[in-house]
Amino acid sequence: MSLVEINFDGIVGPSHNYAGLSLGNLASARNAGAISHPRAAALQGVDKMRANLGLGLTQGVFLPHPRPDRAWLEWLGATIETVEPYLLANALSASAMWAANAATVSPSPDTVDGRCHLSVANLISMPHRSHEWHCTIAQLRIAFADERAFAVHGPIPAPFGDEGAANHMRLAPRHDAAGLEVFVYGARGGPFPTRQHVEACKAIARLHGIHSALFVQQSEEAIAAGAFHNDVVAVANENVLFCHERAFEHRGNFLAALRDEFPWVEIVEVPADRVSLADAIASYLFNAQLVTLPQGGMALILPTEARDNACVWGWLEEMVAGNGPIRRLIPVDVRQSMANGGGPACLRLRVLCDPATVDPRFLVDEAKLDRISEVVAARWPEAIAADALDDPALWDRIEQARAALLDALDLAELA
Ligand code: SUG
Repeated sequence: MSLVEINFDGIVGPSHNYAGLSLGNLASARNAGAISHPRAAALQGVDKMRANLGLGLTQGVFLPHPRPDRAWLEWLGATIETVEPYLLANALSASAMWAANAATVSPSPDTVDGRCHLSVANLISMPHRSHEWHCTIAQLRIAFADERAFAVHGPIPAPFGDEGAANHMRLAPRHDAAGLEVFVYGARGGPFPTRQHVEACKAIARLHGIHSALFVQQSEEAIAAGAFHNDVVAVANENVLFCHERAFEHRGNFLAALRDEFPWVEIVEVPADRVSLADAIASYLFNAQLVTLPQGGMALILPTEARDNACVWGWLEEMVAGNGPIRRLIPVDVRQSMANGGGPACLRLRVLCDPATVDPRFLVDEAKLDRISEVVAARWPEAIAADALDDPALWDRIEQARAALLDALDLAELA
């Protein structure tokens, strides 16, 4: 069985809008009330996937969730027609696009039973994300139904917040070797909530039966500066940890533990006197897909915002010119998602597995991406004004757009 890293991207849903729902996410707050462009957003996501296929990477997708989430409103004793605007916005969010928050994944080399374990994230810290897990787990149970290869777990119970792979880094000498799983949790976040709780991290490590795990506190300073998830200030791939100097509360202890116990780990740390936390968070240079290219060497697939920041780009160019493991910088335009605090890495969930064990309806090639683009171009709203979320014609349009995509991908069972 050959293990391959598959990036499953969340297709940006037709209800993509800027409602300013995420406290502690500076982009979400800054763009609250702006006009969104769902069609352009979804096409930017498809272009990113196309570019990754072009690099020789294996690509999958997750589907947008039913929005407005009428079942959730019903559970709250409300109806879409009468609910308060605040709850309506929460029921309409397209936030499931950020697949890095869908689940935590422990691939088979790391687990006691030799299966790949996935725990759906409960996302309970933010109301608009707290109702994602129902549709996420439905998709995980179809995509990863082969129980010889996968175990899909339900959400960690409240009150322990879990935001999935965005706070989880896997380090391994090679993808297919046994790895170290680093769980990053928040304990204090200055004025902002901590969304990943240590109790959830430990529960997942137990449930997945992980051989080797570390639990590391995210720095209060980073959360307070707007790094609401660890993947805003750090990313790992195979033996490389790429992180900001201020990412971890007890930096010295963590890096010393890596150097002493896992000497194969290569740490690429960006000093705060070269790139401030504020610049790192504004440019999202760490919210990059750090990938191993099929021809060897690693590339950083990062948002164009990182290229637009002279200080950040200067440091990155120096890094790739040096002798380090990261050899290429590949900027991608995901501006519609970025404006809600979601960069290239937020949009994808990595699953290391044998592609033959995955339901092929969730895997994409060029032709399938063409099909997705056609549906998006024909059906996705061109623009949504934040004060127009109460328009019943918009709800219909969003629901029909999603139904057309499910049909096109032969996944009507998710309706
Ligand atoms: O959870 N934004 C998302 C962004 C998630 C980014 N994911 C990772 N870092 N992996 C969030 O804060 C904004 C929605 C709004 O304001 O309308 C939002 O949910």
